[in-house]
Amino acid sequence: MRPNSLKAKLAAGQPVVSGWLSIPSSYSAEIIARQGFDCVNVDLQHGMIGIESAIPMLQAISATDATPIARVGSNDPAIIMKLLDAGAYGIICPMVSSAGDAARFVSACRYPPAGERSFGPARGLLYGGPDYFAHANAEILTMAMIETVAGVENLEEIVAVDGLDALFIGPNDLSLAYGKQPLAEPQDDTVTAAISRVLDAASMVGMPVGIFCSSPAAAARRLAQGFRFVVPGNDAGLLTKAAREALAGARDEAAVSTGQSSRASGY
Ligand code: 3PY
Ligand code: MG
Repeated sequence: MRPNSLKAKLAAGQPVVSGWLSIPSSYSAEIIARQGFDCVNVDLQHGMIGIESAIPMLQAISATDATPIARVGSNDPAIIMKLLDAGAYGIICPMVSSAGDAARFVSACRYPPAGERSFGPARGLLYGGPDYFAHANAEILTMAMIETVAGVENLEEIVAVDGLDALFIGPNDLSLAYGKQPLAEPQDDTVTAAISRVLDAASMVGMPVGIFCSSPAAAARRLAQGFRFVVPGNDAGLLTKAAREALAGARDEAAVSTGQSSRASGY
């Protein structure tokens, strides 16, 4: 089976930068995946992406060196198994609040006897290779999202679940869970303490932790803080920023050439 380079990097303590797709397009998936990200996530939770769009997006990513992964909308074995069959090499599962939630998630990602994954790895075989079944349990990455108060309170039990490879913090939902405004870069003391607690509890058992970020600078800060999986913005955010800058740049240049710009007057 093709090795899961993302899982190997995380296990070796290396920093991973993930692309993040919310636009249901294999073309934009291919563009992002060609930029050198370690992995690219197809977001079926908050992205505008359903299973029919996700499959060609996974195909586009798997034509590059980036590891294809997917985030599901809920801890639902049926969709988790379908995305694995479609060639996802890792699954991010939202709202994992207990060891039971984590065990249910891991079980959907592992063939018996380790779990309850049903057999039929259609694209798994094409992307992974003919020996997919023999190695899938070891190669597929499981990432549980910690973004509830219960998830923080049950951390020690969650990180002890056999087969769980990594944690991923959703800072927006975690802020909401503590009664704050949803923010990707929370400043509130309770929320920042909860984030540190997740990092500490996982670090105690050598488990890598990822976190969603709002910008490249925020992602770099999170890496320096000890996070091992960061997301410097999603496709929609990057497109929005580039489009705004292009528009503002064009208007500014036009103003310069007609003498209407504040730049033209030196202010
Ligand atoms: C959150 O911030 O809650 C997320 O799930 C980020 O995707
Ligand atoms: Mg969330």
